This record gives sequence, structure tokens and C-alpha cells, in this order.
Amino acid sequence: MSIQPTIATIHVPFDLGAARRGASQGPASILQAGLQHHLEDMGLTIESLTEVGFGGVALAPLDQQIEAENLNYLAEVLEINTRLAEVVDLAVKKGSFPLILGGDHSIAIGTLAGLAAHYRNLGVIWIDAHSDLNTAATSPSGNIHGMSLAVSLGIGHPSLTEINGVKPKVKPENIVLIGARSLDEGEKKLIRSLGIKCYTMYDIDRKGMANVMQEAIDYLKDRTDGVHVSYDVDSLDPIEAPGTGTTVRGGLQFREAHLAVEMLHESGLVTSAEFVEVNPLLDEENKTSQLAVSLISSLLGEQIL
Ligand code: 6HN
Ligand code: MN
Ligand code: MN
Ligand code: MN
Repeated sequence: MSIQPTIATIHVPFDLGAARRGASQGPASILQAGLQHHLEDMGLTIESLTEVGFGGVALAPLDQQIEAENLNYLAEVLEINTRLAEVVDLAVKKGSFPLILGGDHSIAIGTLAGLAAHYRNLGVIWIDAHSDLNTAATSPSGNIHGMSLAVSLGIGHPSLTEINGVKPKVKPENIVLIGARSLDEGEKKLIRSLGIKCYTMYDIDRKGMANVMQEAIDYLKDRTDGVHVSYDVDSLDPIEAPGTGTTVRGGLQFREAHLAVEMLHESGLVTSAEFVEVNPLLDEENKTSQLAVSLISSLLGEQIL
């Protein structure tokens, strides 16, 4: 029996990185769906949860908020992620396993900023229908949740790329994308030019999820000293996860989605995780929140038998 680290649950009720409101209610809804009890039943120790919200202090000086063309809610995204980075940093320092519940995917900026200083080669598994590799120049929407991985690579508005000093937070060769099926032109160019490993839905159909995950794990195993799982629930097919803001047909099936996290647990590589884009306002009978609980449990070691 290996010693399990304490789970530091960090709630980020934030949705201004997305076009639609509601992902801010994701953490409460996932909790409501029984996350805490489920994890405790598995014998895990859960630290009292931290909520990262807006405080009273403005962090961004006004002159920094001017150059924000096609960057919706830049000041708010900057503030929440600056706070989140501090909380994540503290959790790692304490030796806990940071489990971040979003919130829209812009919060990956703060998560990765908080993790970055603790690893020389942080691996990132980005499970998502999208790649979130846009910049203000390439984004069709101006929504920063579609830019968070680019920012973490050091590509984007300086106020965001410079959170916590370390730059970049992650190197292109340490990233694996899984489940992609809706990529913008600028994102495709970036994936190709940086040589980012990307398993699209085509690859998952052709090879099967088990082979894809084994390849991803083997790829990251030797080159990284920690692996963060950034799980956007829109990676799942909308039939399984209707409660999310940017659904794309042709996504992961229920078992494929679970197999991915089961294999990640088994690999022993994962050092932190975030689950994002659960939007209870768009959900059907809490299906997506319950799914999140089930995926989180599997990632943290719940077994069928
Ligand atoms: N997400 N590529 C689109 C955009 O607006 O940049 C969609 C982004 C979705 C972001 O789901 O985290
Ligand atoms: Mn159960
Ligand atoms: Mn995403
Ligand atoms: Mn997505």
C-alpha cells in the first residue's frame, strides 16, 4: 500500500472566461453530486476546501487593462488566476494533491502558474474537444477559456503569461492533447509548428483509447517530473455531458472517458488535476456533475472490483 497524499480541493466559481454563464456553479454542483463522501468512502483524506473568488483588492492597475482587444474580461481573468496560482502553489508546498474544480477552462492559467515553479518538466494531459491554443489574434470569440493552454506556453497577453513569474509554465513537448475535434486554424498551425502531441477523435477511433493512453503515458513517463490532468468535460460526447457551454458532437463515450483516467491513475504519474466547464444551468438531471464525480473518483483510484 502506498501512502496517499491529502487531497486539497480548490473551488473556482468563475465563468467570465467563457461566453455563457453557469460554469461558476460547477464546483457547488459537483459537491452537491456527492464528491466529498465519495472520496472519503475511498479512504482518501480531503483537506477542508478552499474557495478562490474575487476579493476586494484590484490586482491589475488600470493602465494594464487597456490593451485588451479581443480578450473578454481580461482584468477579471487575471485577478482570479493570480489568486488561484497562490492557492495551488501553497497546496503543492504542503505536499497535498491539488484538485481544482472549475469554473471555465481559463482557470488552467492560474493552476499551471501555481504548479510551474515546483517542476522542471511539468507534463500536461489536456483532455478536451478543443485545444485552447488561441491568442487574441486568432480567437474567433475573444473568450479566454479558448486561450489558456497558449498562455501557459507563454503565448498571449503579458499580464497573463507573467503570472507567478515563471515563463513558460509548460513546454510544448511535455503536453499531450486528447479528444480534440474542434480546432481553429491558428490552433492547428500552433500544434504543427510546436510539434505538440495531439490525439484527435480520429486517432482514438483508429487506435482505441487504451492504446492512445498507453502511448501518452509512455511518452510523458521519462520526460516529466510531474503530470497535471486538465479535464474539460466537453471532451465527452454531448449525450454523456450535456451540461457544458461548448458542446461538440462526436466526443468520448462514457467508458472511454473513464478508461483514460483509470489508466492515468494506474500509471502513478499524476500529481494534480482539474475538472472544468461543468455548467449545471445547461445540464440534464445533474448528469454532467455526476459524471464529473465519477471521473474524479476513477482518477483518484476508485476501482470497479
Ligand atoms: N473551452 N475555440 C473556441 C474559442 O472560442 O476559442 C472554443 C473554445 C472553447 C474553450 O472549451 O475550454
Ligand atoms: Mn461510487
Ligand atoms: Mn477547454
Ligand atoms: Mn473544450
